[in-house]
Amino acid sequence: MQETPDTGGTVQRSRDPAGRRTPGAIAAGLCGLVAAAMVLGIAELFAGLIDPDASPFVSTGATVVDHTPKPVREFAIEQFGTADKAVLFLSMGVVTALLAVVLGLLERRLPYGSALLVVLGLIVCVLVLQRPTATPVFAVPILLGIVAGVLTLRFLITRAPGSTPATGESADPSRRRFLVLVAGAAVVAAGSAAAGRWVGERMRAVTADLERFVLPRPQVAAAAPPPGTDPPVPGLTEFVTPNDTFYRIDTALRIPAVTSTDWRLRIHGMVDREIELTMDDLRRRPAVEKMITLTCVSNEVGGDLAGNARWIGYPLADLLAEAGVRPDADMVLSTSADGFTAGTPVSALTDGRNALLAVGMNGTPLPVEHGYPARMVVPGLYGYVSATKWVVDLEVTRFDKAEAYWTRRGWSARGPIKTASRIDVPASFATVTPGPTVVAGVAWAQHRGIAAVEVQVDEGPWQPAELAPEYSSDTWRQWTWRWDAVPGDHTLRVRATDGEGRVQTEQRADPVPDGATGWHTRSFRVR
Ligand SMILES: Nc1nc2c(c(=O)[nH]1)N[C@H]1C(S)=C(S)[C@@H](COP(=O)(O)O)O[C@H]1N2
Ligand SMILES: [Mo]
Repeated sequence: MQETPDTGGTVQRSRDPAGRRTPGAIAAGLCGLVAAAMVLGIAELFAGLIDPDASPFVSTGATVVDHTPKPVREFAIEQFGTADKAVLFLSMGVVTALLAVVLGLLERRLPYGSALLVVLGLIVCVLVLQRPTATPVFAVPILLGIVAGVLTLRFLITRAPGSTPATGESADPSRRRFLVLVAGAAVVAAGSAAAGRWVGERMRAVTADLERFVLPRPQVAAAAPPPGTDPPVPGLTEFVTPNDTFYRIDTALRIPAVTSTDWRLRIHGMVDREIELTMDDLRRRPAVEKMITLTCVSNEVGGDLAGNARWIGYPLADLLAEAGVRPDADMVLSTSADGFTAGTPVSALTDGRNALLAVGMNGTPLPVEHGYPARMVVPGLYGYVSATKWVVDLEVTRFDKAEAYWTRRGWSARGPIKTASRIDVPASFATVTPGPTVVAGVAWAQHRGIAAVEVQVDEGPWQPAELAPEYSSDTWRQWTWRWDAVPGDHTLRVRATDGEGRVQTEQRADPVPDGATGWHTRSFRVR
């Protein structure tokens, strides 16, 4: 046997298959410990950014608890009381540390430690994905942790004292350098874990705050959708979009964490008196509830970046009037807690339409991804110029003085919504059975309303579709069209006419710079 007992710094060393000397046990164990710390640190960092429940340590702990036999669990609670979690995590820490040392020891001759780390990491990944709240992205923290851990292990083990062929370097400087590298890696691991925890805790605080958030009672609730809304056609877009399927568009890599108690809205700039409002200040003001359809400028013809919800909020016109908008101002530059900005015409906020500082969506507080605790909603304007989520600042200014986020990136400064219509049924490339069939979809031209929708089959005449009742000019409108489907391949076209009598243009335009245009078509087979 060529291996010799080793204390980490002695002269005699074992050799790997290539004949290179391998590091001592203490150094190798240290490499394993730091690599494991790196796995957890990086995983915590990304769990904090993605979802605290995606933490492999926390998930594994929860899995352990779930699979602990009841008597053992009761015994633990009896013995340790409220410290039971601390004891659990401490025991997990000890087991992890032992495994980590084993990884380091295994890594000395060949990357067996790295291989075991990958296997253990993937097992933890499976455990994480099996948690009840898990989504596929929950795999990201642990997978990135594994990568960071393997890199750390390989990096450190090849620099451990005695691991490299003798270069004439004396043992001591190389050991000192190794210890510096180990300490550096440990600091990175601990720093990542701390950062991840901090971010995660802030998001937890917001979630807890949201659960306690009491919606203001609007003076008048939004009217119920009139009878005839939601004609029973499978596949047709629902009139009111549920919060969890409402499209989401923003530039936030991480959702801004703003609690309703920390939240402030400052209104300043070209105003008579600057004001700052807290959520309690808002609560003393009358709230309203309005149904408003939101649309994204990036929506392609036939796309689904539009949704309709009941918003509870405070009329922006009232808040601006409190501050007193100077007559020469024409833009309100709204800023989000994460720095996003939108430039909205003062006229759209004060001309009597239901422009809201919204705090409620479909009867619940705003979901965090939709702007909790407060956002703007302005009928008739694309989201990028009006719908600032996590809004904290309104600067009254002028279009010739200020430029908003997307305007600086080549999009139009003003973004009124263009008339659009969409075919939902039949689905793309569907096969339809011959005979009576119902074609259906939605059309929108917020704040102008939809007056008519027409449908064309192949190159035939335009035929009027049946419209569901109009809720208001600020909401989309569902349409249906009965058709006796004849066998063959067909193309269906749809176009809408807005409340001002203008027919939707056939002219194709890209979303950049101010919204797509063109008629939505759909091809399908009747057979
Ligand atoms: N803070 C912030 N607010 C924002 C955005 C953003 O990137 N950041 N995007 C806007 C755009 S482009 C749209 S279309 C709407 C989308 O709102 P939703 O995600 O609630 O559907 O939010 C608007 N508000
Ligand atoms: Mo958008």
